[in-house]
Amino acid sequence: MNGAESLVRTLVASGVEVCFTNPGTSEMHFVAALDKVDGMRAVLGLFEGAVTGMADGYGRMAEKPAATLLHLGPGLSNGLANLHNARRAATPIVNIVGDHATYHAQYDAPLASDIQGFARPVSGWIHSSPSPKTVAADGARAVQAARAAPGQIATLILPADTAWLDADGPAPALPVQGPAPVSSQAIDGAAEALKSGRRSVILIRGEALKKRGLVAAGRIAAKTGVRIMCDTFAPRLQRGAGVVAVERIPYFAEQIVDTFKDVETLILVGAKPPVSFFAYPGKPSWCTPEGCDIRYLAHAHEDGVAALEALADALGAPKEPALVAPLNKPELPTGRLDQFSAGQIIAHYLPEHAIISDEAATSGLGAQIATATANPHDHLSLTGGSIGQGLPLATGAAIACPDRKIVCLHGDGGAMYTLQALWTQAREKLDVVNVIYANRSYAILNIELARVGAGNPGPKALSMLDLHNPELNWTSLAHGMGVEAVRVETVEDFADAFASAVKAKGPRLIEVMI
Ligand SMILES: Cc1ncc(C[n+]2csc(CCOP(=O)(O)OP(=O)(O)O)c2C)c(N)n1
Repeated sequence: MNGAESLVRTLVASGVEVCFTNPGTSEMHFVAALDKVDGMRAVLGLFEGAVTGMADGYGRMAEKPAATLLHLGPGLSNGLANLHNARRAATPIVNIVGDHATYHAQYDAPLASDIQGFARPVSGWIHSSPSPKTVAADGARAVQAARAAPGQIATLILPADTAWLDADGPAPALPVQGPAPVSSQAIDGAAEALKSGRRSVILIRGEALKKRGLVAAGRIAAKTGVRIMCDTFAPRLQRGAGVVAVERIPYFAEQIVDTFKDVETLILVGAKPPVSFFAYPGKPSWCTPEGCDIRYLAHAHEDGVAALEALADALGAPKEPALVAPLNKPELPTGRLDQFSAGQIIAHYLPEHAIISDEAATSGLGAQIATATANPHDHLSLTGGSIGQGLPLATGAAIACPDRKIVCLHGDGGAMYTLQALWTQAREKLDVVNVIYANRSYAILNIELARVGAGNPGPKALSMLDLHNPELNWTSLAHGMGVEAVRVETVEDFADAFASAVKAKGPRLIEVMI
């Protein structure tokens, strides 16, 4: 058995079942090993930004890591933006990067580069395997590192000779470090603060944004009236009918300041204090009022769910949570097709337990409002602000959850970054409805241009934010990658197209002209 096979066997033994790849010559032994080992699904992406985004979507939904397989420094670099988003989401990923054979490094061949230098900023763990005898053990350590709570990117660099030389065999799986228990002082402190009657918010991120944590938060709200909030861009949020509703922090700094203006106590569960996404001249970056008592109930690596349950019990909260969203699907709208009518149509037809991958940018509010009382679903968002995440995220989520409908809501500008994910959706026959909001604009940047006070924009500046010349044609782009697609310009046509896409199996794309 060679090193590559010992690594693949180790990954499978450690619970890694999917490898998202875009390989090259130095990864050929790993690719060949995929046929020798049962239990590893290999998924090809035609650009590394799509590959890493898929690994993120998979990890968020499967709650365990996929592996990537990337081609030396340049392949890794192409994938960095979505690894940045995955790092922000604390998604577990075993990020495997091929390298030249160890003895080849001295010749500085064209593809040689500082792989560790590229990988370091996004990796919580990084290691270059020095020998075929250690690569299996290194693989087991990489999985262990990726899964350590709350989840992180573990980069394993695989020199080509490490992969092709003889190995000793696979390594056994290593124990996973789950979330750390929260101290009783933290729970007592939060209970005291909430009992004081001060105006309070519990801000949640991570595992506690799923049903169990939300029930505990809703019980605390039932007892104390505390507001339950989440970040603007939470990695994964369960919401919809029957789920405790969470207020989402708005995007712009002054809106955040306004949201928190009366808040006297902020209790953090896996979250950080809210700050503005960018700095703007004359506007605050720090968004909580002076004197606000900020306390951590649970840090990101700690057990936020158990902490919320312990806090609810310490407060003597009732069993039944407050704030549970009712089922209230909007009627089908008439009139103009815009993000609000489109959102109502999406909410009307959204199947139970759908997964929404949301990179809708300025078109996102409509669906966000309308789906609050739609069928229960998971919502995944753009965690690191690096656009071009939504399509691959949806694709990876579809591989993690083959029995659930995936709905990807995307701005046309962001979608152009990683549209190769559509090809993977077609090849793997994934059940994704891709809704492209075709406003032919970098609309958010038109807003930002005014907000940063850059003066009166001239035609050159405005043309940098405009996507009309030439017109994108999303139905052609989708057809070119094997995905059925339709363009809609009216609410009736969108309702028909969305209803039929939801009913059908397999990938579809709807280009919504707004
Ligand atoms: C990797 C990366 N490059 C550039 C940007 C800057 N940027 C932010 S939003 C945006 C345009 C988004 O356009 P679109 O997806 O069409 O959404 P819209 O703003 O039109 O609603 C750009 C270029 C970014 N956030 N990330």
